[in-house]
Amino acid sequence: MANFNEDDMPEMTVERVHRAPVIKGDFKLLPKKVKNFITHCVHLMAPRGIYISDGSKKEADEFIQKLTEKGTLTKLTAFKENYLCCTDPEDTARIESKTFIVTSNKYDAVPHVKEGVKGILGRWMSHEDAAREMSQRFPNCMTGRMMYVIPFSMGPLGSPFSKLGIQVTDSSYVLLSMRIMTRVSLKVFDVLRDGTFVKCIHSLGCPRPIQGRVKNHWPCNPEKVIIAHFPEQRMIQSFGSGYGGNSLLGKKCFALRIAGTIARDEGWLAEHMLIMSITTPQKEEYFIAAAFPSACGKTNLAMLNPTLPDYKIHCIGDDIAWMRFDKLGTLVAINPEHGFFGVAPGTNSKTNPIAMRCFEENSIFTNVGETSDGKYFWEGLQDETPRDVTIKTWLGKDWHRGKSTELAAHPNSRFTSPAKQCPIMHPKWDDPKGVPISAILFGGRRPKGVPLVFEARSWSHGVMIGACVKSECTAAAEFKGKSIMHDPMAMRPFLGYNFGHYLQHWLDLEEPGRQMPKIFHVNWFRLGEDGKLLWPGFGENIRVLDWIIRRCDNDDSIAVDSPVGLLPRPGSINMDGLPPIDESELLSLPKQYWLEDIKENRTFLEDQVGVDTPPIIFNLLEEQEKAFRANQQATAQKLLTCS
Ligand code: OXD
Ligand code: MN
Repeated sequence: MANFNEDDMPEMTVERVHRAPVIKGDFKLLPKKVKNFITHCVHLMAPRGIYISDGSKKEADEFIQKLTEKGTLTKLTAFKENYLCCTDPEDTARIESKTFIVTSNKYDAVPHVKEGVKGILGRWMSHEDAAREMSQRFPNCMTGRMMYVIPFSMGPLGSPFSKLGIQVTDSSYVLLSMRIMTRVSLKVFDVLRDGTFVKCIHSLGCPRPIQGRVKNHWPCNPEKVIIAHFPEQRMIQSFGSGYGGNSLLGKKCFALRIAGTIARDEGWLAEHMLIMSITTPQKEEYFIAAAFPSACGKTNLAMLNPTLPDYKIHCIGDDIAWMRFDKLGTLVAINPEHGFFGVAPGTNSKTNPIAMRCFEENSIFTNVGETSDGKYFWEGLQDETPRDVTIKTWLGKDWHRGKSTELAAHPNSRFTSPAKQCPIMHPKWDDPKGVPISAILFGGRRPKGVPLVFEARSWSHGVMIGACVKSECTAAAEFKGKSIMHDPMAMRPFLGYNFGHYLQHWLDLEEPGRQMPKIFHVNWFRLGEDGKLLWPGFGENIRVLDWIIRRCDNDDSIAVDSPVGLLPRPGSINMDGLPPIDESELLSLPKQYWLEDIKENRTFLEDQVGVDTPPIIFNLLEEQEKAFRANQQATAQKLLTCS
């Protein structure tokens, strides 16, 4: 399966491929490579028919009606075209332990980890093992089901930045969600001609007649889940899960893992980053990209509601950025996606009023609770849900405010809504030319030790900072608890090739004549001695962005040197109108904490990336350590509270 070559397959010209009739679409008109791909999939998975999606509203309406009749979707009657979907409780998140990169050479996919250490930067599988695993899953896996063929573009159709994909799937929920998250259109076939496309093969792994019980009208096969990426073949094979990142293959699988390899080969970047613009009261506009691990508030930042007067924010994307240097040496970015697949819990009119407006219509809510007045409900919406409505949890149980101990919504429950519904979407969000990036931010949930913001001294220092990103783990994947995990460049779950090579690729992008964006690290989540957040976050983060853009204009009066990079000079972040903030604590660099942190980062890189780590990263860590040890008398030390 893994090595099939669609050019070798006989061209099919009939409206019936093998035993599967073409139910919708004109198979004859498809490019040869697509016909051969479909034919191969039909032979392998034996669906009862082939349905070529045109991405139209009419088509979506038909599926919504069918899924509503079946009980997979429930209309949220308080809205125009909003639907609730609850999955099998065993299929609620990305499964990193079952996500693999399949390459001929192991070290193309993953770094050389230290002997005895379990690698966490990607999982490799050989072609032989993959072929065996796939052969135990895919043959006849669509028996009795329709195979939907979804032609889609990541990025504006026809843009030189964009890449095309064809997903086959037996899930109509996936078809509906792909229509929101990507640009699904028959025009893809025209643009494609006989060019390349990423082959995306997805099956729920539940052929008919179904063995066993289907929970919540959500067929899936949790025991057999596998999500395999074949970067050399530009192919993805996903089996057993219908959920989000496991099944909407345009998102993490294509736009990050496969695109990562394409980007390396073609000299650009595919990153887990939001893209936004900030317009100052003087009407200057700055575009930034920011990488935070899953569920650390990328969507909230991308849709920030600024509390400083006369600042304007526009959103270009909330999860993925494709960036490349143009001929003039400017880093330009596009959002390859077409919708938001945002974490629902915690989203409300205070934390993200803009997101609340994105999903007023045409949206799908997955694994959230439901109110008796036809609305969605999740943790964080208590204050805006009338007390007299009754609430059902995502598992269909009654939920009582202040009494129920279980959660109303799954912690990884999501809203899926069209990007164009975002009221602050940038007029150029869909521009094939992309937007110019002035700054790149890294960040994570760091309850201790890490200042609100600091700036890298150089591009390579910024890469080192990105390589050391850590965060409290979240519900977006299968992890539990509150431990701090390494999530370098916020890409740990999304790496498509050896992380050491990935760091080298970043370093190699620095070339004479290019305007390298400044790199920053931010942390909204630092706690004080009393366990309370030191920084109010959300709309107040504009104050940090304001400092960042002033630094992009090279205002040296607002920065002081420190062992970690440049810190805000005390008083340089606009705190007007805020309740008292312990700025010195917020910006402090506890020496012992950092010495341990540097040691831990070094061990992490030695263990996990080993000889593949670009030596400069170790040198920069060493410099940082020396600076901490030596800086008892340094200026920064005098200016800042370093314990
Ligand atoms: C996501 C994630 O779904 O990062 O965006 O997990
Ligand atoms: Mn994400």
